Amino acid sequence: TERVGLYPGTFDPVTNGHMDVIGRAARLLDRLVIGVAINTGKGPLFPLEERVELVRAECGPIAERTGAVIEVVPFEGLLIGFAQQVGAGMIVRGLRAVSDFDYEFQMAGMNRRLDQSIETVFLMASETNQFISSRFVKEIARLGGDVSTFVPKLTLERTLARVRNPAA
Ligand code: COD
Repeated sequence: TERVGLYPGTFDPVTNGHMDVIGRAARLLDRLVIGVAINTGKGPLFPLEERVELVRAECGPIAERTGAVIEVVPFEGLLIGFAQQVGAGMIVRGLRAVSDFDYEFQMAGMNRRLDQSIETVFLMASETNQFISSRFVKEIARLGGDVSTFVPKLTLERTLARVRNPAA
């Protein structure tokens, strides 16, 4: 049977932390669906289409390296419903410092109550990528700091373009 996982997130924008988790998940799975949340609540810097495009572009080499099928799909509404829809047996989440734990723990618990058959699995990024967050990448870039070691290449270009001209 095919091992299918869903890695959901906002990816505003995708970072080397996300990429690290994706690489690890891809090695455990036959098919990894990356769900990009519409999530207007967070007031994203990048429109949904561009967040999807960037994750898709950056994942090409990982799919090639691991042999996993990686699909990048936008989603709206309930996460567990989307997991069921794509046939995912596991939800992949990343854990950073203790700060993530409370939120992630609650979310996993609630999702388990909604569907007992879908397991939430937590993966840690490497030490270099542990601390990276989309939020700080955006803040540092806006303030003129160097984010080149925090995001993959195409995403870096697009992030710099966006902070220079947010309306574009
Ligand atoms: N190292 C390790 N993990 C990392 C790193 C890093 N450097 N950076 C990010 N991550 C992990 C995050 O911890 C998270 O697990 C994942 O990568 C994605 O991160 P983000 O920030 O892009 O995405 P989130 O956390 O904003 O995504 C939240 C969802 C969109 C998944 C959530 O809001 C959701 O499920 N929404 C749908 C509505 C729903 O079902 N709600 C009920 C949930 S119980």
